[in-house]
Parts: sequence; structure tokens; C-alpha cells
Amino acid sequence: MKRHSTPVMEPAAYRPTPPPAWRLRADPAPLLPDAEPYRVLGTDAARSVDPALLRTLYAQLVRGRRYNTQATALTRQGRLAVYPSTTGQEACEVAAALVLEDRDWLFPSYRDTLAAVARGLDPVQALSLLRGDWHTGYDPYEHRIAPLCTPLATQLPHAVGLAHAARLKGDDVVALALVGDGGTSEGDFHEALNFAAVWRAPVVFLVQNNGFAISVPLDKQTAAPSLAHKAVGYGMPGRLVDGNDAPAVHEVLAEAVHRARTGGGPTLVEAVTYRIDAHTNADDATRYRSSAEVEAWRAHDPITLLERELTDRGLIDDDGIRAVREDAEELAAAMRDQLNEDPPLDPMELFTHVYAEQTAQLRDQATQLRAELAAADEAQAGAATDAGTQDAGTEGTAR
Ligand SMILES: Cc1ncc(C[n+]2csc(CCOP(=O)(O)OP(=O)(O)O)c2C)c(N)n1
Ligand SMILES: [Mg+2]
Repeated sequence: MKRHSTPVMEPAAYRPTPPPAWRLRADPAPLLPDAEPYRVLGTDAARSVDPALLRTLYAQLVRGRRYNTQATALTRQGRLAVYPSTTGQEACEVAAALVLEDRDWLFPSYRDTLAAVARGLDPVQALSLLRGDWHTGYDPYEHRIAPLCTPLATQLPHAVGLAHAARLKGDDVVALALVGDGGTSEGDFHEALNFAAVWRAPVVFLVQNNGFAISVPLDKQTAAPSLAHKAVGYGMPGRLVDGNDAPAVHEVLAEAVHRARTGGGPTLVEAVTYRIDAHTNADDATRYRSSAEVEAWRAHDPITLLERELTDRGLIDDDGIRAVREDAEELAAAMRDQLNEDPPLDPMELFTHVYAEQTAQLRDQATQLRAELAAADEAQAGAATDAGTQDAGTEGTAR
């Protein structure tokens, strides 16, 4: 058999070069969050915070805690259908509300009624949806608070859309959107952050990392070094802050709002906090976390941390603390008085605010319901008359 000898080729000299158009598009270093959550309380930075701001934050935290405990109590009394508490997360809720100007917009999730109340919304209106009402309960345009969002993270593209539109119109408006740690795994989170960064939309994303998405802990939610690190992939700065340190959250958010307003684009802020209560009154948190973990976080309570700073520095005395607590009690009493009243319900409201222009089908359904309600009223009136006649006939006999 004839053997063919293949000539041995010298390998061509291979010099690795980057692809022709490649360059690093931005230096990632300035976008990276700090290695540890930023803190103010208990550090030198606390001395440079305006004492009036510290007092305002404290008063709002105490009100916020009372709001949380009262709303939770109202679920047990059947006055609220459900309440996702922010006990332990008040610093995030309050700071988010306080950093915004009247012309700005807040985009809350179902958990963020306290942020809406801290922005000035009436608690009864804020709690309408959670009471079981079918409408938002407040005028989003009047208060510049978007409807509470129950589908996770869908508020984020809404916030970006509003902020981008405002910028195109030349309006000096910032949108601040609140989302949970679980919400960061949603597609809407990705789409919102990507669009916002590419178009430099004036929006601030505040992730309240409260440790859990119902029973799912953070380490099952993400393998990222922190949620704030996700910002770098979108080309926006990520900031990591102690979410129980109210002046720290306020400072970081205020910087992010300023950056957005002055054309610097969006920021992703991760506030590290903890949900002290269960996910809602319908959840049993003892099934997925230990009481030791909860107690460790109770020792890092946002109110205690700030109260210590204020009292150590003589910025508040016992009378001051008492006044703050009395104000919080007044809020709770007003919530009890108003939410213990049965709201007047008009079933026909089902059809209002569904479409700007009613569809033919809804018109038909409304006509049918109106007729059914009228028939039911008539039947009730008839039954009452019959009962009255019978009562009169049996007067003095059957008692
Ligand atoms: C799109 C969507 N998927 C699932 C749910 C059900 N759900 C309601 S709350 C929740 C957990 C959310 O956790 P997180 O984002 O961390 O917010 P938190 O409740 O802790 O504030 C889930 C999965 C939902 N509301 N929307
Ligand atoms: Mg969570």
C-alpha cells in the first residue's frame, strides 16, 4: 500500500488582537457600590447632618411605626383585607418620601403605603386598595403617587416612561420607584433599568432588600455580590446603604435625585433592611426563618438608632419624644375612627374608571346590574312591609 506523506505546515504566526471596534465603553469603577452599606449614624458623618432633618426623620419614623402597628391591628379586626407591613423598613419609606419635591413622582409597590402617607396622602386613601376597594382610593395625578402596584416590578417601566416623557417635554421632574429584592429578578426590572440607563431617564430605583420575597431568602434570589452591583451591568451607578439608618438613606437618595434632576441619569440604590413582620397578615414567617434572626434585626431598629443619636447629642429631650409619640397616637386614632366605619358602597362603581370610553358590553352589564339591584331593593322593601303587617297582626300575642 502506497503511503502518502502529508507535508507538515508551519503554523501561521497568531497574534491575538481585540476585535476591530472593541473598547471598554465606560470605566466600571465609579459605578461600583461601596464594599459595605453606607452609614451615617454612629459615624463622624452624623455631625454634619442638619439637626432639623434628624428630628423630622425621627418624628416620621415614629409615626410610621405606629401606622404599621395600627394597620396590622385593623387586619385582625377585619377592617383591612390584607396589610404588608413595613415595620423595620420605615427609614426607607420615609426617606423616599422626604427626598422628593411636590412636582416629582413616587411609584410604590403594595408594601409602600407608608411612603405614600409620609408624602402627605391620607392614610384611609392610601389603604383603600388593601381594605378591599376596587379602585386605587386616591387621585394619582393630584398626589403624584402612582397606584400601588401588586404585580412585581411593573411599576419600574412605568416610572421610567414617566421620567423619560417628562425629560422630553423639558419638565424638571424626577421619578422614584420602590421595589423589593424579589422584584429584581423580574424581566421588568431589567427592561426598566436598561432603558433608563441608555436614555439617561431622571429616575431613581430604590430596592428595599428586606431579606425575603415571601419565604424566598436573598441567597436563593440572586448570585450577585449585592443587588446594587446589578447597576454596573446597565451602566448606572449602584449605591449600597444601611436601610435602617434614616439619614444615610436620605443622603444617598437625595444625591441620586439630584443627579437625575441635573441630567446625570438613573441610579440604583440597594437599602439593606429587614422585614420584621410576616410578609402579610396571611403569612406565617416562623416556617422559614428563626426568631434569633428577627431579634438580631430588632437590635438594629431604625427608630432606636436615630433616637440614640438625638438623645446622645441633646437634640431631643423627654418632652420632645413625648410630643412625637402623641402625634403618632393621634394618627392611629384617626385611622381607627375612619377605618372602623363601613364605607358607603355603590356596586355601580364597578364600571367607573375602567375605560375612558365605556364599551358596549360593559354598558349592557351595567344596565343589567342596575335592574338587578332595583329588583333586589324592591323585594327587600316588600319583605319589610310584609313583616310590618305581620308584626301589627301579632301585636300583644307572640312575644
Ligand atoms: C409578577 C408577580 N409574580 C408573583 C407575585 C406574587 N408575589 C407577591 S409578593 C411576592 C414577593 C415579593 O418579594 P419582594 O420583591 O422582595 O418584596 P417584599 O414583599 O419583600 O417587599 C410575590 C412572589 C406577584 N405579585 N407578581
Ligand atoms: Mg423582599
